[in-house]
Amino acid sequence: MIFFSICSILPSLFVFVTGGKLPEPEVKIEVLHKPFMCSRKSKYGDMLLVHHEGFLESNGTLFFSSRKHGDQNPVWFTLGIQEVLKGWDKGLSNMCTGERRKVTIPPSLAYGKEGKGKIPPSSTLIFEIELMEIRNGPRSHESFREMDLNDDWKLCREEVREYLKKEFEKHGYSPNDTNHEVMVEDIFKNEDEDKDGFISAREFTYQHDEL
Ligand SMILES: *[C@@H]1O[C@H](CO)[C@@H](O)[C@H](O)[C@H]1NC(C)=O
Ligand SMILES: *[C@@H]1O[C@H](CO)[C@@H](O)[C@H](O)[C@H]1NC(C)=O
Ligand SMILES: [Ca+2]
Ligand SMILES: [Ca+2]
Repeated sequence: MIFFSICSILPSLFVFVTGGKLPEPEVKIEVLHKPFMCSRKSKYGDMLLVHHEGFLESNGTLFFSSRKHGDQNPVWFTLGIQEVLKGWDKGLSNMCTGERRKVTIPPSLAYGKEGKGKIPPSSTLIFEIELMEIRNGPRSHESFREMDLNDDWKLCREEVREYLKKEFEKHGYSPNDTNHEVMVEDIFKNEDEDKDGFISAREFTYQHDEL
């Protein structure tokens, strides 16, 4: 049972890893509209439905609008798994349904030195984003069992990290991304309610919609 030892060794190693964290590029967030009622705020693992307009900061060109382009519908994405841009994960958390934000994303958290399609190399991007709806992410019993590598009905940090790695690799990201450590910490902060260092099956399954 190799995973028993992994789970018990990792916490000390983990402190060491996060201690040497590099400063990360920042996303600038401006709130354009905040609804009066806000019963729930977006967090990692949630699925968000958004309308968005993307502009080049350099000259203000609109390169994408979900209201004008494609099928003109808002789009779903899962927060915190780099499904869109790194800068979206940073810029769209803690957001209320109905809130509108202007999010300025440096190239390193967007399309980088290469650029992509209509996005020139090293572009800072500005998104105007309206959050239409928040839903619980896929939190099935099956995914808990899949993440729980040693079958002890609770998730340790290493198990969560292994899972993130797999998810990131599915989306074509390098398996050694340092953001995983930050994300694991964030996940434990939100999900490990009794702070015992594990996410129990109950903590995982029961999603508290905090005020
Ligand atoms: C803005 O910049 C982009 C990329 O450099 C360029 O393709 C576009 O023509 C520019 N638009 C204007 C209005 O200057
Ligand atoms: C992964 O590791 C390689 C080699 O150490 C490094 O060049 C690369 O930048 C790393 N990738 C990430 C996303 O940290
Ligand atoms: Ca476990
Ligand atoms: Ca716990």
